[in-house]
Amino acid sequence: MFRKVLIANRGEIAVRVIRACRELGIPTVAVYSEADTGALHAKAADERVPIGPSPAKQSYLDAERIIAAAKATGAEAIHPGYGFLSENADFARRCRDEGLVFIGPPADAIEKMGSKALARDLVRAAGVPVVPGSESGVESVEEAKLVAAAVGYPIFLKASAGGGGMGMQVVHDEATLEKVFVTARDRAESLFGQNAVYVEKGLAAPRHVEFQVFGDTHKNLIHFYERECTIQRRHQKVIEETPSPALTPEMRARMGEAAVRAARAVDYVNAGTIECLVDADRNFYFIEMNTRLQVEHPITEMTCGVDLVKLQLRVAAGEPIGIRQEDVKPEGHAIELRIYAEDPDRNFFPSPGTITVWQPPEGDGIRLDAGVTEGSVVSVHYDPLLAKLVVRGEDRTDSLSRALGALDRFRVEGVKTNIALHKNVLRHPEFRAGTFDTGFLYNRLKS
Ligand code: MV4
Repeated sequence: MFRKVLIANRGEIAVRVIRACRELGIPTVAVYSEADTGALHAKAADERVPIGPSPAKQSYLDAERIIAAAKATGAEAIHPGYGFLSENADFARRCRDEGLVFIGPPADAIEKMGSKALARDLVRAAGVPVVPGSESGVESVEEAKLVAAAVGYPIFLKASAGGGGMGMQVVHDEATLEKVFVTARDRAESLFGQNAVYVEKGLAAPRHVEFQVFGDTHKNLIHFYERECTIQRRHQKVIEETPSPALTPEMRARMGEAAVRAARAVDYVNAGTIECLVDADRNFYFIEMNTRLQVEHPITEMTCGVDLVKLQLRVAAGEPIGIRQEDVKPEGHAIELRIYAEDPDRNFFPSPGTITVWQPPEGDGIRLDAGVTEGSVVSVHYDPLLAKLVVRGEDRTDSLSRALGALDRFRVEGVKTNIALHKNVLRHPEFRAGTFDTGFLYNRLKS
């Protein structure tokens, strides 16, 4: 196992990775920016290294500073968390070239799945259903029109270098395609430095269901079942749960097999997520793969009884997964409520400030993955995720009632939060029935 690990991240996920290292007896190094002087993650590690100014570009996204910090402290491996450098193939390669282990997938797998148009081609060739649309990208408006005519409007134009809703635009008819095609390309260029776009048929009111996959360097590749992530705002997930109320056992089995095939198409190693859309007729389609540990990984841990971060560390050190597919038997139900510093009266815009009161709930089946505590400063520079309230119950009804109780006991002062929104969702009849779709937060819940 590694003699020392550097965590190239901040907030709750840095704290989470530090905990896994501690449980494995691995000393840790945190990195922190100027805004994070005194931050919880920096205190939690055995050592800490300042890596520059508050803007992420000059600190958490600065590969050279992070590699220098690893070398200076004698770390053998780097855990990138999520976001920042976690899906940067060049960074993964730089680590390897410097003799450091990148705790994540091979750079080639990151690169292939990072091109969303190429990823579609590769998984389709592996026998996985993808949303009807273009083969590879579309180079011209004429080509886009031909594809759109074949699959039918509405269509989505998506940036190949995008993902997670970034650089995606809906087009309702051929007349608007001309204009939107040009802006979609320009936007892709300015956001990602490359203008490649592809076409997908627009699915009506789909659900987002993703599968946790895991590979090792011994050619084992398994899945840890699904997470239902349909409750989103501005393409940011707000609530995730497992199992998904939308899947039948037969669909779940087919989707799990497809997820493993998709990951094998790029010889995937370590933790990854296969994202699918499920339409009203319960057809499922691959949309993209996230080549990292996800924010919502804890609900899978709660039901599958696995520590995914420890498994990441072990697999990165060359150990086999050591779990057979048939031995993965999820039990019960788990839900994650993302607690953001957001102001519900200002359209959920970030609410920075100092946390003056932090009294999270405790109890049976309750887990809190937090990046803050009393006295923490919530900066404008980073994602305003404060913590993840993760609740496990015997079944969905049990988890939802435990979660509502936990929310009632959660006291936060100094910053505004979305706790009240969570209560409204959890009490909503459509959410309780499990029949919600992507329009839920946008259309049905005015809070
Ligand atoms: C779509 C779609 C409909 N058709 N793709 C992809 C990333 C996610 N954040 C939004 N995405 C969507 N892709 C096709 N071909 C609708 C969405 C979508 C969505 C998907 C899942 C959960 C919430 C959503 C909210 C808006 C749009």
